Amino acid sequence: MSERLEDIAAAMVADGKGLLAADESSGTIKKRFDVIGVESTADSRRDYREMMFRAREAMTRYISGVILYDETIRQKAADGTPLVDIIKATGAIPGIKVDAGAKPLAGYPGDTITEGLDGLRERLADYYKLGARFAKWRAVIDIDVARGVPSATSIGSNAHALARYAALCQEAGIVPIVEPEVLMDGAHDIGTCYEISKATLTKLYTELYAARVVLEGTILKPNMVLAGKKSGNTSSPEEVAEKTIKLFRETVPAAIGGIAFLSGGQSDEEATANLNAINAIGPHPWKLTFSYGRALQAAPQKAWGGKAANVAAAQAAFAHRARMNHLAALGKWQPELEQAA
Ligand code: 5MM
Repeated sequence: MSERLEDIAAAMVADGKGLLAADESSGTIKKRFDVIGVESTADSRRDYREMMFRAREAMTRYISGVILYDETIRQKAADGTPLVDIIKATGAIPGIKVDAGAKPLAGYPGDTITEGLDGLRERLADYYKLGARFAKWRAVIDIDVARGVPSATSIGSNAHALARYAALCQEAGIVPIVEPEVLMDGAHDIGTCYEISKATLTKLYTELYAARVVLEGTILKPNMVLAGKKSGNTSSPEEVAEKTIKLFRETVPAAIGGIAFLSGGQSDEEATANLNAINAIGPHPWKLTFSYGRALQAAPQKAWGGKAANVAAAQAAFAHRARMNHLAALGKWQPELEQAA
């Protein structure tokens, strides 16, 4: 495969393919395993992820790359094969989460700043040797209008950190996924999500330009424009699509390598229906696909339940969600396909 940043980015958003976000940190994967009654150990985490990476049809046909966590990129399958080699054998590209998580922003209660820049140059060189050709850094922007969250300081600091991270990635020959996630957890309406997302993306691209990041060699991992969960309103796919594309047309340069959405707590089907609606109103200046964690993994996690006997059923559940999102990335999904399955 070509090692040029723009070619790697293009492969990450190849027609009908998207990313599997399997980069849950130890605390997050434990929460997911608690739900299905599985103890989180190095072996159970390995068995679970190996199950997905060995779902050959899903991986070869629908998955362009996998975002890994530090533990996973170094881990070997039960038969001793490095997990990275299993991923590469399917044609998917291994990637790595390199941020150290969102921490409280001093002086700004309710805001966070994502850490992890110290020593990043050295860590990127190590991850490159381990096979990573793209990386991910997630900034977390919460919305709580009554408390003045997010502050301009939080948006600015996170955008600056994303830009410094992206420049270091490109220096190391690694495509940066820039993920400025405006959370959907609040009580805000869809218009507020749009405004905060606009402020965030505007600042992000100002910082990326200033840091001399080559936009063709980047992937944006954004939230969709949605009403907050606690608002009690569910936005229709048509409204989500219309507002999300309007936002991107106003803020996201056409030059970037592509867009791969996070699911952010939407249900599996909602995330698929919204992605489909977005692509159905194209053509757009960018490829728009998925980089889902929960919306790809909730079903296989439930089907697996930590039992080797359930591996085939879990792989089938994963393949189904991957195929539904593959169709949505092409604007060809229909709700009946869910019922048929
Ligand atoms: C898979 O979840 C990722 C890791 O989260 P933590 O660092 O909190 O453990 C997360 O960054 C993920 O890649 C994105 O947020 C997208 O995941 P969702 O579940 O929102 O699609």
